[in-house]
Amino acid sequence: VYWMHELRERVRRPLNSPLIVPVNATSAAVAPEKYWGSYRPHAYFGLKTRSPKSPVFGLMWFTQFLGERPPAVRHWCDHGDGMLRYGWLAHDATNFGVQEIIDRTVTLRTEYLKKPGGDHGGDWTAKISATPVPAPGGETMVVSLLFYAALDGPGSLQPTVEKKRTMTVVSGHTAETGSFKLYFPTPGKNVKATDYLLANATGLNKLKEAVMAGMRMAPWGDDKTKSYIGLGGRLLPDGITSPNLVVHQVTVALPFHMEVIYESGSKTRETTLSGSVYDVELSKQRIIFEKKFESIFELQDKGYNPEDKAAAKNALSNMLGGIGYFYGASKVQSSYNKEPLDYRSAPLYTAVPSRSFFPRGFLWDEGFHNLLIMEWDPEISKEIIGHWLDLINKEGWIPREQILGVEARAKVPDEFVVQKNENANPPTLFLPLQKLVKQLSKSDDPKDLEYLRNIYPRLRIWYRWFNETQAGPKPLTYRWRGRDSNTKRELNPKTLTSGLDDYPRASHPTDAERHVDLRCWMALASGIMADIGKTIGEPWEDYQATHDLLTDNKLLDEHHWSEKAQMYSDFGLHTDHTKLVRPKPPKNLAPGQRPPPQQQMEKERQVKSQPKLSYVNSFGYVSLFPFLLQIVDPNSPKLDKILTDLKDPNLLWTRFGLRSLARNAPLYRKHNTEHDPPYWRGNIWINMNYLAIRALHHYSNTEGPYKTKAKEIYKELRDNVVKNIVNEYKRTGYVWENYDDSTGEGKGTHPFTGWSALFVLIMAEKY
Ligand code: 6A9
Repeated sequence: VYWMHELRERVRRPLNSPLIVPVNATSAAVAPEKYWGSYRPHAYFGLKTRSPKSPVFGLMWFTQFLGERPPAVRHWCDHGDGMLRYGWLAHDATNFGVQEIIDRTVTLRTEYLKKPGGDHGGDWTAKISATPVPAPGGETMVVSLLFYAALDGPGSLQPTVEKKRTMTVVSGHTAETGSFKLYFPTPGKNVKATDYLLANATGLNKLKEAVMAGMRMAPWGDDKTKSYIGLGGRLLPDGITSPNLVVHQVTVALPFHMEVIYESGSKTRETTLSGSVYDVELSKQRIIFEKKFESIFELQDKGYNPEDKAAAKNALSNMLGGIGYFYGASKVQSSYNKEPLDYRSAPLYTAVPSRSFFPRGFLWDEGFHNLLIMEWDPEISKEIIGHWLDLINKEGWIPREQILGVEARAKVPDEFVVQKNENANPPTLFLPLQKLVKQLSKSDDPKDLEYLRNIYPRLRIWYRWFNETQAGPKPLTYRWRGRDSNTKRELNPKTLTSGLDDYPRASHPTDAERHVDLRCWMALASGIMADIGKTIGEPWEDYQATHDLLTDNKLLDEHHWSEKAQMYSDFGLHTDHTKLVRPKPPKNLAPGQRPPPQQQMEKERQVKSQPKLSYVNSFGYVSLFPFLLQIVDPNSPKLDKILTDLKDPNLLWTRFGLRSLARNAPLYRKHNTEHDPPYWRGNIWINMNYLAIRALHHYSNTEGPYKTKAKEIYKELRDNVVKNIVNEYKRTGYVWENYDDSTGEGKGTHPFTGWSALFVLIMAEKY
């Protein structure tokens, strides 16, 4: 009984090893300069601290008199809002951010600037400016801006309300921030009405609901012939005496701007961060930002024009401005548990792929994110990677998707919440670590050495977990777990764990499968484990030996080179002949039973020929892996073949980048189920294009017969990818999740300044 209990508990037991980011490391006392930030990337504009129960601050807005009931209140980033564009124009991840939001009826500029000091991270000021979007009829809109403060637990918010329902100050206190004051300075001349709300929200995920519930109609203007929507003042339920949500509402004609000033009780100051003091300080910070940007990426020298540079600057700013601080417990499950368990509550400081659609941490995305972040501020990357490695459990597993806290949870449908401990995700954190190790070979920074020493024990266990749980059928082969072998509706069972979701694999998942991408990831991981070991003087020989075996081209070819198709491939029980067809209604119906209507029966997979143990010959990103991760020998004729295939427009080449799956592959652009459109079956993805461009750069700088060929393709692919992303950014206002392989148009979620932002590194040729 005891060991059964232990087995069940294992999945949620944290690894017994010192944390890389100790409990207090992000506190105001230890890291005051990064205490406050835009760490709520899911909100259009939201500020909080890097602490577990931070109070949160943020903005909602809506346009009056549009006749919508209820009004369309903007709060969390949402495709449905139809914003023409939004994103950070400049953001340095530490001191300030400047964002522009172009809504249908109003353009907002939301900025914040910090001034550290005292014991609680110091002060900040937020500035919100609103200007009209030219309307067809020429009438200008009346807009309500709602700035709120909310608690996530114990604490207090005591507002001062003066005449005309104007909230002027909020005195607050929480254990983490100490006491503070939030000022709403006397609003300017375009203010038509002020209102406020003191409410009790049932959680940070219910702020908008609480605000909507607090709205009422009130007479408008001097003649009072129409009414507007204003907040109803003090609306606390019986038995609750103090609010955990306070909102300051101004209803204004445009243009308009306002400041919101946060002052920490523990700081002394001579001047308030306001007016010209604020403006001067912000422009200083912006100049520092510009200079740093130019000195790191040198886009001027690379010949890019100001518009291209702006696109790159905005993409970087959105990667940095998208960094969040989450706190909570994952739901985890092993095969020993019927029901998922709560993992330990833990923090995660991480970037996110997309503020609107997936504003939370994803393991393999994060490795790519940090290739860029590492260039901007290695300390931030080290902390992010540290947080991720601290999430490792006793078994050595890190859950792929991190849904921590009620705000993050609110964005995820139930079926995606539970994380299973059989499931991996590519160990891309090794990519930024590789950069760090390379830098160290030049600098020998003792801080970095110490960091590598701290993370090594956790890396070892993570590496071992992959090696033991994702092993393939033969030595030196690997297999992604988590594929569904009983699938009925999927044309090809998905491999979410690989990150390439519906990319075609063996049609019939079995234990005999071997996956070439995972093998290459493991080759990379072992190489970097060896490099780190050598750098810090820890045993590295075993990692090196594994690396040598996994990169041995002869062995690789034995396991993964398909002679017939002349490409690297997965191997498994496979047939190309599958199809989605609508099932025929059952023939032998019971008396009185009616056949179900045809369209209600979802299409099912039909297998037209017996699957065989064979190579899975679909050319695409997976076939490229030995090249992408630079394992193919520079002298190998196979490299020549890969380069030739890369350039073939009938396969992967487009004017916009490399498509994920060749045009001649059986599943090219095929739906996976009737309702699941193709995702990694043709679209152009930027993380893979980055790896391809990086590999081309490598092979064009390595002696070998195909050096010149690699160089030519390098130039062309780099140009194509950068041009298309920048053009699409100019055309649509967004960086996108992926790009259409026939038109180059941005597709999927937006803004997506996760790995798509890697185009900045491609422009800068930083690999
Ligand atoms: C869906 C719906 C509001 C899919 O970028 C994150 C991941 C990648 O890691 C992966 O490689 N994306 C890629 O194939 C997005 C995954 C989103 C899953 C959750 C929930 C939200 O509804």
